[in-house]
Amino acid sequence: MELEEMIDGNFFKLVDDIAEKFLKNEDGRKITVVHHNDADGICSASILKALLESLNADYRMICVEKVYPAVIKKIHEDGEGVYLYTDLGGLAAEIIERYTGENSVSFIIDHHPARKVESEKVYMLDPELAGISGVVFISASSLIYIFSRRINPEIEDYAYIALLGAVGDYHDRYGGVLGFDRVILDEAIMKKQVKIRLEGVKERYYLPFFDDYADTVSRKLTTLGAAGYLEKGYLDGIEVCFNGFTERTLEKVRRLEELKEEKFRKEIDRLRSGFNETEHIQWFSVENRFDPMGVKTIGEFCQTIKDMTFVKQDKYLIGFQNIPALIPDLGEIEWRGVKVSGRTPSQLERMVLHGKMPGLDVLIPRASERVGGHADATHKIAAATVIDIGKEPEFISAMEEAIKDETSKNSRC
Ligand SMILES: [Mn+2]
Repeated sequence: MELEEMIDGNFFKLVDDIAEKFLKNEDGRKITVVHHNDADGICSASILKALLESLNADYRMICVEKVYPAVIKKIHEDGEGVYLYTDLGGLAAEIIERYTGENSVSFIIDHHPARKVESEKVYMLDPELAGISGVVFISASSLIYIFSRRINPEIEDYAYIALLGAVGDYHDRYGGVLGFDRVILDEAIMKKQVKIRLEGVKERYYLPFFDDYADTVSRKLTTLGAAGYLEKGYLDGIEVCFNGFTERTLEKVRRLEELKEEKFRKEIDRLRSGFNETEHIQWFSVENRFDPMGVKTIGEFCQTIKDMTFVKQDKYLIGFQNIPALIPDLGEIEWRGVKVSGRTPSQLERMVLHGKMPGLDVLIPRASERVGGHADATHKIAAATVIDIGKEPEFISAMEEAIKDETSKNSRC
């Protein structure tokens, strides 16, 4: 059965529309792909690379961890043409529109929650804007796959790459991938790129090409792209998507895993002597100690420690990591920022999920706004933002205030 027959035809009209606009704008102009550095972002970039090469396009790729004004400005400063943001950018559309020059056009093909802009210079394709959850039903890689296949049907050879991205974003968390991801899985199975194996009630996806499972492969891709960010490990990730692992790339994954373990161990030792604390928050900064790992690491670290014995169960956990001044594909950025990661220890998490304490999806954007920051991925129990360096204490006070506002609101009703 055709993909189109199985799921919402309206969404495909949007895809067609964007594909058509892209082709019209491409037309021999320079293309800049801006992608994220985790497995999903790497897989999206890989599929786009295959597409752009099949079109003989003149293109370059820029891998970024976060989009914030200084980075977007720098991306567009370096030239003009067609810009394609993927696996990021949904919430930054307004800023992207601001920096997209007169002779340029930007496409945002993302699956994160998004704010739409009406503009002749910015075109968006985001399932969230069409009422389809990008957290559950479609990864950026699946979206890019559907988009790319409309332009060149031969992209079907890379259905397995789309699946790797979906699994990398944990879209198999309910026992198997769902929605659009599922339809692409079925295609990959038909093309003999993937086999389903059941472990208990959970599906795992075996990829003969890698002689390994999708979850294992995508974890390694994320290690290359995230832990190896400052040494351009994402380029190895793209290479791996098409050619599999080599002794060199496997060795790199092992080295990066060890590096991360060692850095985490040292930081845990440091934190055993205590956090900075307010009434409801425990917080710390790793400053530059996680270099050369990217700033995704602070989120992973908070997740790792949130239920350890030295962490208070009833306080929000906030970690800061300085954003490296150097973007490998772009050079020096003029702005000094810090990444903020928030998590909730399990006991607090239950209170949040039961509505007895405010969620990070409310607190982090509010505190972030107060200090002029740029919240991106926010969920009730895990959230991130980017703020100016030096504003950490101010951010914490703003967040503490937001907690008090919210809890007094609760007790009143
Ligand atoms: Mn993603």
